[in-house]
Amino acid sequence: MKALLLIDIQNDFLPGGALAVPEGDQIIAIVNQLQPHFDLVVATQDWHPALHKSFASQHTNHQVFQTINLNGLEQVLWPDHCVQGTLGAEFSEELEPRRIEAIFRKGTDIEIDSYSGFYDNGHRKSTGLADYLRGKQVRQVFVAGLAADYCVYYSLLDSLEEGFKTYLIEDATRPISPEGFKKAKADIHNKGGKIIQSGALL
Ligand code: VGL
Ligand code: ZN
Repeated sequence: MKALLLIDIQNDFLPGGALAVPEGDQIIAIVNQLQPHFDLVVATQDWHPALHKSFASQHTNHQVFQTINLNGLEQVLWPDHCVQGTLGAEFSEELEPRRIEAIFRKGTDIEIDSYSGFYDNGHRKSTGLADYLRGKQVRQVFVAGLAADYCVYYSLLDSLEEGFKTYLIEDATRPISPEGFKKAKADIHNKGGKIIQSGALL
C-alpha cells in the first residue's frame, strides 16, 4: 500500500502566517490533485501549547531563529506558531480534508520540539504513526507539505529509518531556507530516499 503523508499544511506556515514558508500556498493545489492517487492519506499537525519552549518568547534575551540548548538538544527558537486551538494551527481551508484518514499531532510536550511526524526530536516518544502505517500494510511513504527543511526532512529521515520505501515529492513542498533544503535533499538521497516530482504520480 502507498501512503501520502501531508506534513503541517497549516495556516501559520502559509503566507501571512506566524512562521510563513515562502510560496507555501503553492503546494496545496498539487497536494489536492495527488490525494486520489494513494491508498491512504495521513496528515500531521504541529500542535503546541501556548508556552512551548521552542518559542523565542519563552526565553529572555533570545531572538527568533537563534539556536539554544533545550534539555540537551539543539533547538532553533521560533516565533509563536501553531498554538493549540488557534486559527494558525488549523489546516489551510484550501486543503481537501475528505480523504485524510488520520491526523497525528506533534509538538505537544512543552519541553521538547517535534519536527518529524513519527518521533519527537530526541526520539523519546513516538506519535504512533509508524505502527499505524504498518497496520495498514503500507510499504511506501510519499511525503509532501511544510517546511521542506524541517518537518518534511525529519519525517523523511524517520520514515527511512522505520523501513518504509520513502519518497519526497519535491514540487509539493517548500523550504524555510533554500540552502538548508539543498543539504536535506542530499542527505535524503544518500540515505536511500527517492526525490520525485508530482507529475510522476498523476
Ligand atoms: C516546523 C519549525 C517549527 C515545520 C514546525 O512544520 O517545518 N518548523 N515547527
Ligand atoms: Zn512547531
